[in-house]
Amino acid sequence: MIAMTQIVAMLWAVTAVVGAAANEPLNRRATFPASSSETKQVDQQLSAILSTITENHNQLQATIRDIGRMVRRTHREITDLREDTDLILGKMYKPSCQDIAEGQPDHIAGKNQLTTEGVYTIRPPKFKPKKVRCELGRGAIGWTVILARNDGREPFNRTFQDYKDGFGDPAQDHWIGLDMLHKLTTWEPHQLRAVMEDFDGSKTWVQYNVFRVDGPEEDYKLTAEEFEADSAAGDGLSIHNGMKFSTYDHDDDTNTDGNCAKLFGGGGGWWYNNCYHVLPTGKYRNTGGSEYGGVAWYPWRNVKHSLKSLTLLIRPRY
Ligand SMILES: [Ca+2]
Repeated sequence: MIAMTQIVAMLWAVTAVVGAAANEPLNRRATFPASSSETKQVDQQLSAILSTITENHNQLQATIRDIGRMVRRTHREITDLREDTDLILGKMYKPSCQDIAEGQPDHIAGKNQLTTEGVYTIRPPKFKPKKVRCELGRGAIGWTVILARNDGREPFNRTFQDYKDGFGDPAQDHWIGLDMLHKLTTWEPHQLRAVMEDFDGSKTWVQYNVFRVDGPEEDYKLTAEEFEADSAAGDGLSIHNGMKFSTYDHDDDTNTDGNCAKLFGGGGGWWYNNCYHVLPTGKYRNTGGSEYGGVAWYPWRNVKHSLKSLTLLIRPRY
């Protein structure tokens, strides 16, 4: 704000100086020289005007430089202010859906069977705030939805960068992003649950009590262990345990002949092995079908059978 006031003051000064220089020659031109002494006088006056103009020009250039410097400084100040605001707002955000669940009133946090679902902004430590979908349930349990598939509107055949950053609307089909997953699951030990539905209306779920995603230096390697014995469906994720994350433009799978995302995956990024048993990021199909590359969870359904919906959720492990 101070810089802006200074800029306005300088512009006024420049206008005044230029205005003075412009008025002077007009007044002098009113008389015509009659003698050599008068010519000499006019010469002197002209050279005085020229010198004034040159001086004004130099002043103007100096002022433009000053304004440029102030604009750059103001830009820096705004950037700093924005970072400070993010920092202050960040302190207001809870670091996870679990923390949001614990802060909920009793009718949500423990005395009701119902689970409420909503989009909240969370901010894990040393990470930027991000909108995520939380499922807040009985007993102050807060799950963070990391992937949702319900229809084909959001394309999942995306680049490695997209999978790093996350994509889609958290209220609709989306992927939370590998960087966020890494932050959440390395800050606190997490577990993973997959909830799915087939086109015939049957539903099931499976759970892994250890779920971690390593950082970019490890190509976001997956750890999915301790399959929950009470799970309603079978373990299909274990062949993906220890795999790095691959996309159609980033081949880190164990298939030496090609890229799984291109060969069978329908373009979706995943922790491909050679190639997959489960594929939550597969191509969305409106019927079960019998083609590779769909939204699959083997052994609940055939690996070529595409599911109607699939949600992956995580929460801190206790
Ligand atoms: Ca390969």
